[in-house]
Amino acid sequence: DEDARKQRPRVVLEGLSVGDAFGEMCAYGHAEVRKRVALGVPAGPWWWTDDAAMAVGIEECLHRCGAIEEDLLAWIFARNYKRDPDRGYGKMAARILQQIGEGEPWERVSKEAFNGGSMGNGAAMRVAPLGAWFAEDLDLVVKHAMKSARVTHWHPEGIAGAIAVAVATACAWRTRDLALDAALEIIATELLQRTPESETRSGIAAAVTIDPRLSPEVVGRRLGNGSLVTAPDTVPFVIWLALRSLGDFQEALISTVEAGGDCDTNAAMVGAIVTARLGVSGIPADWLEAREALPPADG
Ligand code: 8NA
Ligand code: MG
Ligand code: MG
Ligand code: MG
Repeated sequence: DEDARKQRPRVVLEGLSVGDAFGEMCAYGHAEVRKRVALGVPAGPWWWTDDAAMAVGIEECLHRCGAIEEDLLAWIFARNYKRDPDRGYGKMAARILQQIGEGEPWERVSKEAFNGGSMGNGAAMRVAPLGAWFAEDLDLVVKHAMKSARVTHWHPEGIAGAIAVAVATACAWRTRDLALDAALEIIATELLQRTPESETRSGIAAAVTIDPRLSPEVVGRRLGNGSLVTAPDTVPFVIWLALRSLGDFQEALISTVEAGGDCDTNAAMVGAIVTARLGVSGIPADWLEAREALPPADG
């Protein structure tokens, strides 16, 4: 029913924000993270960043109009940026949101970034809540992921990254009652079918064939661990990580962060996808407790 549907973005957002905040906290000293966690949960608060801040904006847009409406989403993003600008936004993202807030039309500002649009991983990092919202209809997932991306990321790679993460989240949600192997098969198939032709898609095609038993460091070097902060350098690795540890939130996040690179953003996306399958009960209670409280759902 409507009430249960309204909760869906928040379920995914819990995993996304714990990942964001955990990854941000571990970004320095990421190689030691497994040892550190074994000694006990690091003291909170773990501060969340732009990843969670923008995902909250997606949630608000879904609650307000049941879909992604670009003018509204641009307005919400710009308002949230203005209220709380020091969340580690990407440089171009901050400039775009500043300009939208000053009344510039989002479409022109988004197209002009880098002369053809940003391919930063910022459209992918925030998109997961809408995957859960539209989980019954993957055509709608693709359509609204694209709309949500191009408000700030006009470049086809930025959009492809968002579509892939949204589809992975939706499929993880749809297959939560299936055995793990069956779920993994469906997620991989839909990702390859629905991600537009791009460098990001080629990376995903490689990722789904890479042995899940390899170490994250090795695979991160092969696929890119997000250190370039772009969609093609980030999303294929995120997909590999999410698929190899879809049944275990804590293992997923620790191995994600161990590989370094864009730790907070990688962990935000992996945390979101895994939580779409496991629910909030898959997140250790003390990790949820340590994360800085989230803002309310409706602005
Ligand atoms: P963005 O749109 O500013 O893009 C991020 C970066 O991607 C840019 O600064 C460029 O280096 C690169 N890039 C994007 N498009 C192009 C292009 N067409 N040609 C060449 N290079 C390009 O911001 P975003 O929202 O996509 O970024 C998200 C990332 O920024 C996340 O990792 C997020 O956590 C944040 N971030 C913050 C810090 C920090 O410490 N404040 C560090 C890294 C990332
Ligand atoms: Mg961040
Ligand atoms: Mg950060
Ligand atoms: Mg980041």
